[in-house]
Amino acid sequence: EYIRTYEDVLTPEIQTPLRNQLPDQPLILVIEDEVQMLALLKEELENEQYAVLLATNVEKAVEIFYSQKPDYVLLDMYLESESGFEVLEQIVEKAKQLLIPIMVISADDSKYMRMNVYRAGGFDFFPKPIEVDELKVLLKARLEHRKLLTRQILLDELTGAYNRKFLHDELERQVAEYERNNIDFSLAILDIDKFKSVNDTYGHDVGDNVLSTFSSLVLTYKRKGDFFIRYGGEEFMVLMPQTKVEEGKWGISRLLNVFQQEVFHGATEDFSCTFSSGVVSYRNHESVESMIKRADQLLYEAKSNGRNQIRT
Ligand code: GH3
Ligand code: MG
Ligand code: MG
Ligand code: MG
Ligand code: MG
Repeated sequence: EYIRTYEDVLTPEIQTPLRNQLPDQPLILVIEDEVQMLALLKEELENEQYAVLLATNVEKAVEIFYSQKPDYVLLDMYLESESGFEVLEQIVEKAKQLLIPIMVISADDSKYMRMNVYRAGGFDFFPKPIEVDELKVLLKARLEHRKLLTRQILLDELTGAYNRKFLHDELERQVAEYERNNIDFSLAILDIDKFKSVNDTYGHDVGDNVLSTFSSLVLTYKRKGDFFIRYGGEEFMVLMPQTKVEEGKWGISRLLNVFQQEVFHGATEDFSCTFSSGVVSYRNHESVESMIKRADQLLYEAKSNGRNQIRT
């Protein structure tokens, strides 16, 4: 089937994929100016269950890269009058920081081209015409490797929650999303009540058990698409995309109910725990820091008001 225009491939407008806790559908950005090739890659990659984003020029490629933070980038070297090196230059530092491999594709399969690509920070080189089956095997291997790496870097070992390093990036992404679509998103801070006395009374291992049990409950009860983050020792966050503050509060109160019913076993007695929480939704133009600060203030109020409660 012959495809005539970019629009045939590019429309309908690409939906922003919602990321799940460690998304298992990898997001691939394909930067390519030849419409036939673009259509082929899109189809082949979607058949592999990847989510595919497309760009045909430098400006769009850079914009999509920064807003979507894909898991892998396929970059054609010749983009009409522009060069793939211009894209590479603008994204390579961030890509390294986020462990996003960039594959350069080119019909120029000379040693010098490949050397230049690697020097510029390209991770893989693949010649044109593309052997699609080989490309898919390589891509799969790279994505598996990346998943293992990001797991180790972004996830907290005891709780399976994202760590703080992850939080800031994701918040910035949510703010960008908000600015584009004006859809509310919410943030909850959860802090376990009197946790120091759990440690003091029952020991550190029992305390650890409370933290990991709490975390499994959150991971079970949170909605798909919500992010669970360990912010500090016994302080956690739930970042809820596309959520108004009241819905957010409802979700957290359901969690509080489940958590306080959980029975823990100390050496001499059983006990239960509660947490307190502050929930806010994003306010136009505020900084990520200010949003966190407001949630923290509400948490403080919940604590001073007797704990085991949620403030909005
Ligand atoms: P509040 O209700 O005001 O939050 O009181 P709290 O005792 O929970 O608060 P505080 O911040 O004073 O104490 C938190 C304690 O959490 C202190 C620290 O030793 C403990 N903690 C932090 N990380 C861990 C961990 O990984 N494992 C265990 N067992 N304890 C931890
Ligand atoms: Mg080209
Ligand atoms: Mg404290
Ligand atoms: Mg506490
Ligand atoms: Mg605390």
